[in-house]
Amino acid sequence: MATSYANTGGTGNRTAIITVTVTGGFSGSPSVLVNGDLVTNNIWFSGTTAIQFEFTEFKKIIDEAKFYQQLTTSHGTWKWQGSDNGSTWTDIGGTFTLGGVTVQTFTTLGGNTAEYKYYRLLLVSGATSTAPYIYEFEFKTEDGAAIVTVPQVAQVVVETAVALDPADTVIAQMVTEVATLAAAAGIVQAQLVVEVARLNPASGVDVAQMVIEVASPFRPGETAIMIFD
Ligand SMILES: [Ca+2]
Repeated sequence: MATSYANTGGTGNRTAIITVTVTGGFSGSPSVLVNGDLVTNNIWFSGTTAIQFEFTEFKKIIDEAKFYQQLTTSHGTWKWQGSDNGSTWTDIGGTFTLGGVTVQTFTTLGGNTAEYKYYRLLLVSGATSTAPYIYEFEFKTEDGAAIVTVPQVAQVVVETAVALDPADTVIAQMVTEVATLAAAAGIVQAQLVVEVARLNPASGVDVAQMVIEVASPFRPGETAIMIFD
């Protein structure tokens, strides 16, 4: 895979996979900067000093980006940075004037081959202007490692007393499902085991136990997301 604006996270409405955080001032919801809308006049910089993009599914290699605004206003001198924890940052490329055109292509990212979970634009000097409406950021990108925060073994036990028919001949039911998530990244393999057992059938007390177990080669310190539907 090569970097492309057509890859996931590059263009369009990406509010579900990119969390935008703005430092300093800003007129509205920062998520508007990655919602795919390049024309609506509803937000503007207001003392903005940093714009952070957190990718929530995969780390990203980004080697070019675009910025869209209403006017050709300039907003001071900035630089791109990358980070995996949102606190320790590595400069990517040199400084540049933000704006000056309505569609700006950031070529200072051109030398980047590293993958990061966080990217941010950081104000180096000068200041933003409140004059133009701000529209969007797009990224020439490709996926890096999957970002999955899961413990090595997670177990959820749901125990429920249910009104099973005492004459019910079903004593136990087991469903085993194996799901492979993001296998292409070589990172995440999940095994989901759902077991429903009728316990203590002789006593006439109908009790069901459901065990959902996720065992996987997830990396230590990661946490599980479980979706029940
Ligand atoms: Ca937008």
